Amino acid sequence: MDSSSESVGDDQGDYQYPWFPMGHFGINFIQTDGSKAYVEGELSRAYIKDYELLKASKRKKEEKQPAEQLQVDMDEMSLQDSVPEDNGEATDKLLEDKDMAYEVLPKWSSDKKKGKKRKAKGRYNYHSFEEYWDVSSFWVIQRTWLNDFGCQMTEENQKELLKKCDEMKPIYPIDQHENLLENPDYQNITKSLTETKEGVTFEEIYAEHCDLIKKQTENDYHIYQTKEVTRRCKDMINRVKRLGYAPGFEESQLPSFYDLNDKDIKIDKPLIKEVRYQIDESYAKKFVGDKFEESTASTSESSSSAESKIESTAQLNPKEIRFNFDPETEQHLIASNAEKLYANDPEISKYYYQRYRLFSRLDEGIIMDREGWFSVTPEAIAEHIADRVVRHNVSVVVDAFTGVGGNAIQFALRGAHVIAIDMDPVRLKCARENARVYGVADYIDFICADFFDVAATWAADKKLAPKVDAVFLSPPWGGPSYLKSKEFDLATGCCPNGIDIFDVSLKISPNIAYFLPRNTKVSQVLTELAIKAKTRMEIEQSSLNTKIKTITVYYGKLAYREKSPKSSGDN
Ligand code: MGP
Ligand code: SAH
Repeated sequence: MDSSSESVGDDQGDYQYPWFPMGHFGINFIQTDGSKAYVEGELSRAYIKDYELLKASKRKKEEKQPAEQLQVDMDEMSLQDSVPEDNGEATDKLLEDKDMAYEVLPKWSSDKKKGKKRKAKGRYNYHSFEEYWDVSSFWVIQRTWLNDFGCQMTEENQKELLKKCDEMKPIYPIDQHENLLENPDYQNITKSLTETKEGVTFEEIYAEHCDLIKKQTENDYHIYQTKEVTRRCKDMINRVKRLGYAPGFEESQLPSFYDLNDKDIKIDKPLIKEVRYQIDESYAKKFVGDKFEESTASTSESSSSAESKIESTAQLNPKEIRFNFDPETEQHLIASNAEKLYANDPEISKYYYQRYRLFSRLDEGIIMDREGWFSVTPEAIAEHIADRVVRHNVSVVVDAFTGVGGNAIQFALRGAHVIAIDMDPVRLKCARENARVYGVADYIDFICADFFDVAATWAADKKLAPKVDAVFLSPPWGGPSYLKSKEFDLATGCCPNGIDIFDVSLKISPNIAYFLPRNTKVSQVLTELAIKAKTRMEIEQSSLNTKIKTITVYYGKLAYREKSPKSSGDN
């Protein structure tokens, strides 16, 4: 049965993390031989959150909060409690009364610890006016009051109030409050009262002052928020553009091949390249160094090349390679001990301080080598991908580039049987040990070999080929420097060549999830890969907390299909 044409369950889109379709596309290809192909698909985004895991991973010094910050007792300061009763004195008299402007203020606690709080909200992190008002009301009311009526206070009280105001100034005032006393909207706002209203009391003036200042602040807060939201939207649009698509807006910015009106596009390249099982020399050199050249100079058999690679990659004598983890001699792999090991290696220590987001059970015996640290899929993203893949009758998943097991473990935790391939024996050993930590080692077959060789073996002898429902691809992207180039090219950036990987995978299953950098040339995915797959597809951005971290391209039945009676079959 052609698994790609199976019907899609109604639970699509009903994922653990919020997920949204962001745009639909259809592309007609005219191939060089004149034949036509049509590919349709979806652009989508998953909103994945792991704040807690990230917070738990931070450096100790960052964990320490400043000495317990005590709340200002707002009740103590509340105006109702503190505004003295109206005594009905005349304005003239009132303005002569030294210190009435001070006496009328709510009394704050003399306890030094109390009332000392300047809430440190992030600059753009106020979620509502009430939240901002909570942080800023004392300062903005009293500071403006002092400005307007300070002359009605004793020097000593002016100083005390000024000091208190400085203490209470919010760390992140809105723009309009940056220079509060230079903003005319906050000056002398009740002055007219004293001039026009007979018999007005300081209590009345103060109450009016509070009221007007609050209204002015509320108004300014909304202006500020609107500006901020606009800024953030622009920022988001720019990011989406950088990634190569901008669903829903500014279609002129879309790459020319992306055509919402289904116009035909021509691609000149030959469509199906010969599938290569051999890895070319440049790849081999990059991956295993010069040693490989000698050992493969006359090698044409893929299996022997794989052996040489494994040997050289691990830089070990084959006899020294043990697939069992030995905590005595391999302490350098223990992830919870990695702080010291990578203390002078900022590229990796960055990941140590995000460690629980990589594996929430990191302290329970997770092991990783250096490459494992920067290439493992963060747990929440792996969880989401597994949630997407392991459904719709997917029970056997090939993880072609297993690494230290971030994805394989999540597929198994979802109930899939996983065939976990990696050509690096140390990393595969890590994957197996890590799967034990998560209690799923028995649901995973570990194969230490070159994926190209495994695929070739399966293709050559169908009896050896397992029934595979889906293939997951997370190849090396050439190290953390993949972000240095503006656009990530699948052919030259992935190692081995990302187009070849896809070719080979299609021989195993049309249902593929391809985990790629966020700066991947989307044009390549929508042309070169799409025409090879000839199934519907979906490009999903994984937003982790607030940042687009990676993308996953789903093909075949893994891709979202709009629930429409019109929607065509896959092939
Ligand atoms: P990253 O380099 O940590 O980017 O990669 P980040 O955190 O956005 O960097 P920053 O400096 O902009 O903050 C993000 C994620 O991509 C990693 O956590 C890995 O899951 C994945 N990843 C990174 N690399 C280099 C690889 C790789 O070579 N192969 C695979 N499969 N995944 C990788
Ligand atoms: N998803 C993984 C990370 C994969 S990193 C995780 O979450 O841990 C990419 C892995 O591909 C590396 O471990 C590397 O050893 C492996 N690899 C590179 N070329 C390969 C090949 N030709 N066949 C199999 N594995 C390969």
